[in-house]
Amino acid sequence: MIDFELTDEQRLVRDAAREFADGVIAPRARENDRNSTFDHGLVVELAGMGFIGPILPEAYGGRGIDYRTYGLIVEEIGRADSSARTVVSVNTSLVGSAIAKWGSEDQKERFIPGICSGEALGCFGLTEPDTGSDAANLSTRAERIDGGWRLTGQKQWISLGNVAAFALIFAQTDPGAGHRGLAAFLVPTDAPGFQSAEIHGKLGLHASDTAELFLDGVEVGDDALLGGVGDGFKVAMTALDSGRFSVSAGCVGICQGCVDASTAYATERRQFGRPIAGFQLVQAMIADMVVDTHAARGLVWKAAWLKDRGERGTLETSVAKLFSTEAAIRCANAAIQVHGGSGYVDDHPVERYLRDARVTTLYEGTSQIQKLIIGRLTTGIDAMT
Ligand code: COS
Repeated sequence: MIDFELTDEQRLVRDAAREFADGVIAPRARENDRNSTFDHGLVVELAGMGFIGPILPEAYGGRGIDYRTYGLIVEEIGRADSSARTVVSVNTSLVGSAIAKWGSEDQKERFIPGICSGEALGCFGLTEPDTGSDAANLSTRAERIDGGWRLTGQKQWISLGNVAAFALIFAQTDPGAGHRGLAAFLVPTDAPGFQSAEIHGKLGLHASDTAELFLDGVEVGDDALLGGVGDGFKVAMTALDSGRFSVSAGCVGICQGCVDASTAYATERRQFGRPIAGFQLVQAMIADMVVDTHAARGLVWKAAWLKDRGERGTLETSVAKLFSTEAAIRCANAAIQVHGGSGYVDDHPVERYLRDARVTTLYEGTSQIQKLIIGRLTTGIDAMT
């Protein structure tokens, strides 16, 4: 049965992540956000703590920990800074878990150690300018050439695309075959014909890198193929089952951060001769945040429990993602309300929480896509196609 009690080891890892989040990540978050700085030094420190790729096998430099403990780490990092959390989520879940599941021995040896050490990060190249929710309908083409493949196309909204050493690129090998023609490729970002460009003007995640990728006849060998030809869509979906979990855990961190910041502010700030926490309407806002935080954490732990039993948990992951991402936005918005004018500037983390939370109901499947996945798995009827 699912147990809400953490083991001693889980508590130790959670406490280490909490200390690191408060002592190392949080103090830099405001300046990195203001300056739109991707903090390479922080990546090295995150890796040094074993926080990049912790669920990946120990044989390749990971820590082989369970999803529950992974969720605890991601929550703490997400509470401190969603941009730092992005490095962990993308590399551990979207890229690392896909290689661990679908990769050959040689691919695991080549790519996983660099992910875990932070020395050779990956990025996840699924989305395109004209392909978001309908992920099977890719325009990027993979043509067979002697001894390998030639990739041509464009990718959009790719986290870490300008800083990654390699990209997991999804491409169509047979345009008539729909999702059964897709293939996944591990492509070095310094390959001839591969280019990236930074996307500017984002609402949030200012300290995270976001890129457009251009593949102009990029040639890779057969050893770049992750899984078989035709497995690409399943590679993407299994990666997203882990990625959506990680985003959800990060959003629990945002919710908890909103509770913490709002409680600290409301007990300190005085109006009408008493702390504003003494007003019922302020307490109501904080109580709603607490309920959202507990509910989101419970859903994340349920999804983790299933994954730790070896189940996909697609429905429960979508439930956790839908609820926790929407909850993070609600909590951040309410936290600004509790802070009043002070919440509108970056002296407190709450305005950053709102800006950073906003993308989480868009990427890795919008809230609407999560509802359609939940609805299809519940009713047995596909309302998408
Ligand atoms: N794990 C493994 N395999 C899966 C899977 C999963 N979670 N989900 C689906 N599959 C398999 C199915 O079993 C099916 O296999 P067969 O070809 O053997 O029948 C195949 O993949 C196609 O599945 P499905 O019919 O569900 O495909 P759809 O085109 O209907 O998928 C959704 C629709 C919406 C689920 C999918 O396109 C999606 O998740 N879109 C959102 C994409 C997204 O999150 N983008 C953000 C990228 S990162 S910013």
